Amino acid sequence: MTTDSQDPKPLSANEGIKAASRLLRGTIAEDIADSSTGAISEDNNQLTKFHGLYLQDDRDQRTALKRAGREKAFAFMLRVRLPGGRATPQQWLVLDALSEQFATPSLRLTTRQTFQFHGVLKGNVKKLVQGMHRALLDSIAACGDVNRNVMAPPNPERSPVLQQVHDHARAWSEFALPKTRAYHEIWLDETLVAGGEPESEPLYGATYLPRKFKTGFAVPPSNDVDVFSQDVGFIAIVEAGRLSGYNVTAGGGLGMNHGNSETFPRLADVLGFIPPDKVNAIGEAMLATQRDFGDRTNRRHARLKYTIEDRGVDWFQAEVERRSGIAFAAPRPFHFTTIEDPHGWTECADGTWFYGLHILSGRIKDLPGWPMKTALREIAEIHRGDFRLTPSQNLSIAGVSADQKAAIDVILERHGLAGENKRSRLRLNALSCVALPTCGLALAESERALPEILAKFETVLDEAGLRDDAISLRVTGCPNGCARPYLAEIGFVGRAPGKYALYLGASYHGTRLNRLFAPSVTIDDAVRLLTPVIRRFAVERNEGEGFGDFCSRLILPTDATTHSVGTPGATVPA
Ligand code: SRM
Ligand code: SF4
Repeated sequence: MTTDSQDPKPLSANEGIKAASRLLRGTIAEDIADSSTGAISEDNNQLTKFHGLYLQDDRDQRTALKRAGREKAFAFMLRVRLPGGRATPQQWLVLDALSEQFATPSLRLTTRQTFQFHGVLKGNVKKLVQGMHRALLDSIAACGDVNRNVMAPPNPERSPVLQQVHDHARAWSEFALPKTRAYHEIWLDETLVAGGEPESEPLYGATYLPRKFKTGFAVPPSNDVDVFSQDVGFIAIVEAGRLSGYNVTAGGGLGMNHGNSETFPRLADVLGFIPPDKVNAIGEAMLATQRDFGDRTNRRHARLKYTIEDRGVDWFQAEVERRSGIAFAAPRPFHFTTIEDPHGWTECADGTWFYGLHILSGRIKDLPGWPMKTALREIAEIHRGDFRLTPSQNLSIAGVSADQKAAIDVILERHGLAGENKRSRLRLNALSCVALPTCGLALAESERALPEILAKFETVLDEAGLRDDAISLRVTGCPNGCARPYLAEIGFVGRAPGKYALYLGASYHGTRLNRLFAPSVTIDDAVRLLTPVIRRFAVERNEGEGFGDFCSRLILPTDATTHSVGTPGATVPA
């Protein structure tokens, strides 16, 4: 479990922090108990990420506090671990109440199907974690250099195959959890194991992975999890109505820096096919290969995509086969036709129903005329099924019996939310990351800019008669790519306050990255630039051609700067 012995460069600072941490304990407990500051030390801040916690500060308050000579408005973001995005109504009510008591009174659904709390003061973190624990929820490995929240299609009961895939995703999530008891000791007051000696970490070792590691399971024809953006992906192969296995993908990832061509978004390669009972064995071999060969000297070059890019996909595949003793078969045909969440009522194979509810940017709070939080609380109080969080920051109210549908409709109607799913297809498909004021890395607004961006483009689309056309638009406040903007037909990537790099030309189904169209534009510039393109698209597009395909064919110069080396032919046509 070493980095490449040929590499003379020093290990990154995080490697030292992890190694000295006694399996993620550090001095977090002491730091949390220190009430003289709202912050914790930088080293402990790196370690709390493995416990699902990020130290942040309210950036809206920074200047005023600095002027007043006061400490920044520190608070934590806490991310729940929720494989496949599933929560019971009881858990929903607990999370709702905890957000009112210990956080900003909002819940945020993320692009990886989980909840985030923001604004949790240091003195409240333990109470929040303990409240979650009582509802059988935790935030272990929600962040940090480990296998993150595992994504899977949110509505398993739509078919027995979806259920099986969901079970595999949950099993892989459990398998790849860190084994340290640090979380239980620090946040849940579990007493130390005998002698206080840290236990071992058989899968990860004492320094865990070089960087975050993400897994997603997709069931064609839906690519809702954006499987090619994941470090590791499993694409279900369904033959004669049965799950025959998975095509395995590796080396996806989106984060980059503006102007640094050594960092880039990359689509995953398809390695080959495996039977369904080999998911954990192959997953373990892929994770262990990255653990041992990933770059521990440079965190901007430490994701699996760079290991594969540097050493080659054939090398990676051979190493995974050697470690697992499993040979990949040739990939089987598959075909993606959508990324969109179903909206409204859908009947499932098991006779229950789910209601797909659009939630802009996944933000659940009460606003005048838009009391989403109250409505969902009322639904949770009567709901006998469960809630599913989708990869597009939306919600599915699932497992609803036919006789309960009307009661849910009545609640949404009473709060004026029945029309949420009737918005433009642009809005229903849109994603944005959190960005300001909580994200310390944001260069521009994202979630708070999305309503303006959508309203301006909706006017143009309405005029062009395209209100009901599915176009994917995604916004992030910086190039890290948290709302997967490089897979959007229209991608806004924050550069500076009010300025965005504009990307065009991804395929709607998440199988081709977009390309840089304009390096630094305002929202109004973007609307001006794209209005003629949208008008042309309305009249000149080919039968069935998506907006991204149209831009790729006609608008982007053939030599347009491509910032990626995504694998052409990453899909195997059916
Ligand atoms: Fe992310 C860092 C929010 C999905 C790539 N991401 C962050 C941090 C924690 C900022 C930080 O490091 O200080 C953001 C916290 C903002 C806040 O105030 O809440 C943040 N990322 C998010 C979420 C909440 C966006 C959202 O609005 O939903 C998503 C939470 C997912 C989850 O539940 O686990 C989120 N982040 C993603 C995705 C999309 C995905 O995974 O499907 C990506 C791109 C895919 C990828 O990883 O390549 C993503 N986030 C990053 C990166 C760049 C990583 C890289 O390899 O370059 C960072 C920065 C970093 O790690 O240094 C980052
Ligand atoms: Fe923050 Fe950048 Fe991620 Fe947006 S994309 S949440 S600004 S790190």
